[in-house]
Amino acid sequence: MFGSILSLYGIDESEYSVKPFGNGLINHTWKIISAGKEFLLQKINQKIFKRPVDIMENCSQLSDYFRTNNPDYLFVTPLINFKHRNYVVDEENNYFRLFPFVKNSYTCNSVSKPGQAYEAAKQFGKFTSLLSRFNASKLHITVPDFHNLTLRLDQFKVSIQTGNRNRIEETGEAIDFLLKQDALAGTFEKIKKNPSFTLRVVHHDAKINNVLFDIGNDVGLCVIDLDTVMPGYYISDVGDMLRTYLSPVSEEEPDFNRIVIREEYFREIAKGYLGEMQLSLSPEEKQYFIYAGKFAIYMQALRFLTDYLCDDIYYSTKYRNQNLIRANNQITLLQRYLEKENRLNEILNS
Ligand code: GN1
Ligand code: MG
Repeated sequence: MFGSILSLYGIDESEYSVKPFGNGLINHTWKIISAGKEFLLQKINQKIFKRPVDIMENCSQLSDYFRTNNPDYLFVTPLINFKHRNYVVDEENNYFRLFPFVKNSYTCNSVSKPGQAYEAAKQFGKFTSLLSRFNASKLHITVPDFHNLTLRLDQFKVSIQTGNRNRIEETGEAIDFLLKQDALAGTFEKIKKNPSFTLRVVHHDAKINNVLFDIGNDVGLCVIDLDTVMPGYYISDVGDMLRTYLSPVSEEEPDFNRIVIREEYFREIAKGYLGEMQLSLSPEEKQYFIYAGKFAIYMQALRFLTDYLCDDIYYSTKYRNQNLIRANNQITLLQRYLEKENRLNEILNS
């Protein structure tokens, strides 16, 4: 079904294999094999990314920058096709791009060794650090207000008023808990007004499956999935790492007893990220390292519950209560995180 798209990349339209790949919640991805060569084909979700060309222009800008300034950095960028573009639009106005599949690399969906947390954090830190001289404001904003916690809280409040009545009644406890944490959005507002905080090139989806690892030695190679690379604060990436690497189970886990904060993983995230970013961050910014985790977990809980109350219009779901499970999972994670805060501070200061 992708023959005409692939032919624009010189791939024989009658001889290729295709299978779904990965488990992102937003874009569709397929692995393509043809004549012994491997590729990833991705269809951009235009419900979320309203201006796909902006994404593709961001990719080209970053790719040009790395080619000139850090030619040894592995930047996985979409291939250019016969139309001299890094994307293809089909008859139904769907946008596709094709990536080379990086040989001897793998991705993982959970963090089961402290070393993986270290390597991933190092890669996200390295990405932002290498781009510290790139003018972040040149990037298109691919999803406006993506990590605007205040707006996420406001959208949540709207969903409590206008959402599915049954679902609102059924989730009273979760709603109350999230409303009580609104000071976290107040802190975000202070950050936005703080001149010591710099808008940098930030990935905005620092989950472990957005890092490529080397099959041979498990070393981190680079970050991928760059659609949400935009100007932002470092707390977005550190926060998402804390959110997704500290607990042994993911946001999909329905058994909340399994959600725990693993201290040694915290240490590795801090070591990996700050090892790259130490000199770039102001002393004031560094004070918000622990806050970053609360920021990201809270925002994700708000987003999942908002989507549940709005009848699951954003995140793809496989079963009825999935967004509710995800939201309650993140609420539990936030509680566990808050309980550990003092200990995490000790680790950070050591
Ligand atoms: C989405 O597509 P995926 O799974 O990498 C989402 C992130 C959320 C994440 C939660 C564009 O990322 O912000 O943190 O789900 N991306 C978008 O799993 O909304
Ligand atoms: Mg991904």
